[in-house]
Amino acid sequence: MEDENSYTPPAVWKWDSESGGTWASINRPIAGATSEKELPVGKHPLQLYSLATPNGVKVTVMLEELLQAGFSGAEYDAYLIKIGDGDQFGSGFVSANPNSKIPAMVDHSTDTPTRVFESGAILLYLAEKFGAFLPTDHATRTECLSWLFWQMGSAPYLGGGFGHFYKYAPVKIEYCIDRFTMETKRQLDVLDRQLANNKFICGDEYTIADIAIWPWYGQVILNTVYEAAEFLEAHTYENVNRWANEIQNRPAVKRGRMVNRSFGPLEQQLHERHDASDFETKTQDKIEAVSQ
Ligand SMILES: N[C@@H](CCC(=O)N[C@@H](CS)C(=O)NCC(=O)O)C(=O)O
Repeated sequence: MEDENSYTPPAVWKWDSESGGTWASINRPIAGATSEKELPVGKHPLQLYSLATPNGVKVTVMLEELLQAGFSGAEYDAYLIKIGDGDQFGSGFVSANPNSKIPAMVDHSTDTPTRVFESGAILLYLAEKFGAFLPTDHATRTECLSWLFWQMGSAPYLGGGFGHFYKYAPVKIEYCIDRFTMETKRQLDVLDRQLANNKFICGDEYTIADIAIWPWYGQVILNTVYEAAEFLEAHTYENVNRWANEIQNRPAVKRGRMVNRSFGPLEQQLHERHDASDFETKTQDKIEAVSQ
C-alpha cells in the first residue's frame, strides 16, 4: 500500500488491486450473484439467513423476544451465511437480498413468500406482523421509528467508519480514526442524554428501537465489539452503561446473540437454529465433542 500522503486519485478509479485488511477478499465494486446456490428452507414459516454480527443479532434477538413473549408463530429456522466465504453472493441469497448483505429473511406464511432485507425493515416487518415491540400510540410509535431510523443511519459511522479504521484497516490512519471517533463519541452522547430521562430508548417500553441500537452501541459500551471501550472512555456514558447492562441480561438477548454465531467461545455458538431445544443440544462445544 502507498504512503497515505502520496496518493493522488487517478481520473478514473480502477478495480485492479485488493485494498488489504480483514474484509479485502469479499469487497467488490459490482453487485449480483457470482455462483448458483439455492438457499435451504426449513419447517417453520420464517427463514433467516444471517450471521451474528450486530446487524444479524438485531433480528435473532427480535425473534427470541417474540418467542419469549409467547408468539409461537415467530418460530424460525436460522441458517449461517459465512460472509468471509462469500455465501452472500450465491444466487439464492441474492434473490432474498439483492444487496448481498446479512441479515435476510423470507416469510413463507404469506400467499407467496415475502422477502425482507435490511435489518431495520425486518424489525419493523416482525413488529407489525405480531403487533409487538412497537408502540401503538401514534406519538410514541413515531418516536420509536425515529430512533430506529437514527440507528440505521448512524451505525455505518460506528461500524464502517470507526470500527473499520480502528480495528480492521491494515494501517492505522490518524485522520480516519479521529474523524470517526469524534462521530462515534457524539452518537454515544446523543444516546446518553436520551437515556438520562428514559428507561429505554423511547420511554418505559422496550421496543424495536432498543433491539436495533443495543447490538451496536450497547456492545461497544460492553466491550464485546471492537475492543475499544477504553479508547472511547465507555465508562463515562453512565446512562448507556445502565441500559446496555440491563438489556444484556434479558434471556432472549442471551439466546439471540448465540444464533448464527461462528466466533467466540464454542458454548456460545449456535451455527443453525431450528428449534428452541437447539440452545441446549446443538451449540458447537457439544457438536464438536460428539464428532471427536
Ligand atoms: N444496512 C444493512 C447492513 C447489513 C450489513 O452491512 N451486513 C454485513 C455484515 S454486518 C454484511 O453482510 N457484509 C457482507 C458484505 O459486505 O459482503 C442492514 O442493516 O441490514
